[in-house]
Amino acid sequence: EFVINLLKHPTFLDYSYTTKFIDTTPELFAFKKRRDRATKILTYIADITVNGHPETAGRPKPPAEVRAPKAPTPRVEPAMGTRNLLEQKGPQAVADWMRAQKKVLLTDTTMRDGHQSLLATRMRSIDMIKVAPAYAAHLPQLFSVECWGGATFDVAYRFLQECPWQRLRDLRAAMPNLMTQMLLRGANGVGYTTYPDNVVRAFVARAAETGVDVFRVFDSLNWVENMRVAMDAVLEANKVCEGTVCYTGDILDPARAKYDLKYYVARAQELKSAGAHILGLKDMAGLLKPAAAKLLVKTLRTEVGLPVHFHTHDTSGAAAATILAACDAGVDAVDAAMDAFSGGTSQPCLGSVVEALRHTDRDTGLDIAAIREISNYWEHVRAQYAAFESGIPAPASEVYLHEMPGGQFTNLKAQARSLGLEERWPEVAQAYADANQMFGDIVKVTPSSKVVGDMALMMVAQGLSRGQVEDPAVDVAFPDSVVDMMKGNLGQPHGGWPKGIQSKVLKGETPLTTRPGADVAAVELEAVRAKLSKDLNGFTVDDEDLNGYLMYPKVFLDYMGRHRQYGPVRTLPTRTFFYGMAPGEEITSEIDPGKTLEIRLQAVGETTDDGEVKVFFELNGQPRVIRVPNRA
Ligand code: BTN
Ligand code: 3PY
Ligand code: ZN
Repeated sequence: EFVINLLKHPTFLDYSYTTKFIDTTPELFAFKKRRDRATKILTYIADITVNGHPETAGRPKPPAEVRAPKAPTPRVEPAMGTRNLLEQKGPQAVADWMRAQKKVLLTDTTMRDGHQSLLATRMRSIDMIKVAPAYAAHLPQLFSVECWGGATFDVAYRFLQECPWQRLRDLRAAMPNLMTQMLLRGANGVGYTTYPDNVVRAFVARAAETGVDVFRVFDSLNWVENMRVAMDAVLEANKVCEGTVCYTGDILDPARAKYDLKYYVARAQELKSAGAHILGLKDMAGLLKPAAAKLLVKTLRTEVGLPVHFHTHDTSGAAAATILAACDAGVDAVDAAMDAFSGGTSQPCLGSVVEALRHTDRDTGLDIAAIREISNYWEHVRAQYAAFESGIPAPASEVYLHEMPGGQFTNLKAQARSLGLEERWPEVAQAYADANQMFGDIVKVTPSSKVVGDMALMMVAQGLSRGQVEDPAVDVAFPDSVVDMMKGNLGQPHGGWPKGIQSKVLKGETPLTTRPGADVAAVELEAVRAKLSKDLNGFTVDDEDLNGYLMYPKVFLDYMGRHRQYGPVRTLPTRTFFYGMAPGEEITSEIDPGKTLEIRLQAVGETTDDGEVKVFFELNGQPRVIRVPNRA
């Protein structure tokens, strides 16, 4: 039966591989209960309408009058952009071109760090893909569009029921003239642990193939040893390798001498030797102050010679001043988020940076009217995600105390709330700073920042001071993540781990001092693929699926299971995805290019004795009834 199904399958017959095959194939293997994609989508809508979405329960709702976002229609053909240069002349030519520019180059982070930092990474692909053609047409001067990596990979599968690879492929196709950019956590890939070298290599190769042009590679302890495998894989793929140093401390503060100017120049030289085309300067917490930026950028550019790409967060409210100081000092490119997704724990405001530089010798050349138009769209998009707003209303100079990365700040606040520690937030902030000092004053960025956060929450919840945690006489049950880090499994920090706390955490066990990835056995990729395919009833596991599974085995399998039940829910409007439909409401869902479902919800029935609800739809004009359990 399988072979007959396969041969008859329309996608197989006409080779229309335009959307991901997975959407069109699961029915091949569902012999018992074959349901078409439309039925699956209706089942999802019915379920959410009756039971609500678990992620938005009890959270603020977008106002009823929020209209569906309408993306600007492109009025011109996309002009040549950085992507064309990369395609024609390669990554070194891109770096040389950057250094030769007078203008400041801009990366728009809205589609990655912007929503990661403001909306817990919950932005859905459809909201990005709709506006991508407007970027290509009206902002061809952008250096790049950051739209992948960091937390987006995991969240897409886990919470949004979407394939992150498809997002990338669709964005790549919609912005053929612009470089896409991703954030890669070195040996930690897009996850939180150390992956085998061959998994990192396979992941980078696949990401390059599917559509990433610029790889911003960092290590959570600034340990360049831990970045080489990932960087080599980027070079191998002939894509732009942005070797990145993370900024912490304060180069102007004599009390933070561990992270002085010399420290950053040394790391940058190592990254250059490792083959970086561009030097990334990643200020994930937004700690770099204007005067320090001036000195740091100038020194890095002169002593290292690579173009410098600066990334910061506006948690303090002062980040635009830092960006302008960096521009004065000759920075080659900077990151900013579209106005509606800027400020606070996100990046500074792109439109305002563009205007601040207007009519200066560093004028960006970007069209402010196009920025306004696109940002208006983003404003409507953001309104739909009210459930994920963090509720941090004002700038926080507190960031200079705790030094939390933008994405973590909002997250940890929510975590503290869920532990009943909201009122005691100032203690959490102080404990985070104390835990950092206890670990020897380390770089804090995913995953090391998560370890410090786990430790801080534990200290506050259990009322432990730093002194008590360090005291050999006080028994402390350390979080698993702390034990793992002290074992050396995230790598080595500058100056090593403090011996006292390390031996207390490890209870005498000998820590690793070499590169953790070097000790992890390679994964037999083809054997994993075969096993996964078997576990999925013969499903064809392509390189994207395989790499998704290797990064997040359980998350990927859960996603696949839900996909078989609910189908391509990524094509639903965001409001429908999170809130279902109201009687009388009509939506459309384009499940394949040109194949559109017109869905109208007619009525929701009473709950029957067996606990089921009949939901009445019209699908492309035909009545359809779907039964779902009432779990509410
Ligand atoms: C997600 O996991 O967040 C998205 C997938 C949807 C899971 C569906 S939502 C309707 C039903 N109710 C649940 O609690 N889970 C499933
Ligand atoms: C990530 O790793 O996701 C980050 O954004 C770190 O700043
Ligand atoms: Zn960031």
